[in-house]
Amino acid sequence: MDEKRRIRVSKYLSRHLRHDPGRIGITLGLQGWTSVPALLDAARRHGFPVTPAELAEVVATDDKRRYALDGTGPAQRIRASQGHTVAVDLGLPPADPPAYLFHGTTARFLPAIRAEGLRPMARHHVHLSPDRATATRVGARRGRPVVLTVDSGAMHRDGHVFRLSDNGVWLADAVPPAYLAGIA
Ligand code: HQG
Repeated sequence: MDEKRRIRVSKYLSRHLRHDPGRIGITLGLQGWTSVPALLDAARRHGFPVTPAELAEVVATDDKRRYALDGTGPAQRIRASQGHTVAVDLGLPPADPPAYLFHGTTARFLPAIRAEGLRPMARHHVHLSPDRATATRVGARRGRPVVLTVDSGAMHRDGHVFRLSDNGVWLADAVPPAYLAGIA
């Protein structure tokens, strides 16, 4: 499969597994899982046929491991590991974060972030990266990247809950401005 096709299939999966399953008539079940045969059938009926081999390749080679498969054959299921805007409880247990986490954003959001901290915006959680390099890439999607340091150790001690997605993204409900450095 060439890179262009791989990206098209990945974006199609992201759209329907994170944001708009109803568009192709699928539903996300418990913790966001949905049937692979039902998904492929729905995609075909909506004019975007994907073979089982293509799906497996996209999941296995995705640069951010965005999707997870569970089981085999007709009972196989798939979900997006994070990034949903539709209501879904991923069932991730609380986890102890490292002392510092990082958030990549861009300068035009800084006044609002300074005033109200990080908010999930359209998603369910604020997404935090374990290293600066990853946060820089996240921020660069929107312009010149600015990386904020989150005092996740202090937040955790103060009772804020952190979760770790299957693909290594740290999730928090919000980050109050007091725990942010780098926005002076
Ligand atoms: C900003 C991608 C104003 C926030 C990435 C961000 C990530 C505020 C934007 C994942 C704000 C939300 C998530 C506030 C936060 N006022 N702006 N109070 N608080 N923001 O896309 O973290 O390719 O929902 O800084 O790699 O950029 O989709 O979040 O710029 O892992 O798999 O509001 O999405 O992964 O944008 O990205 P997003 P994000 P995928």
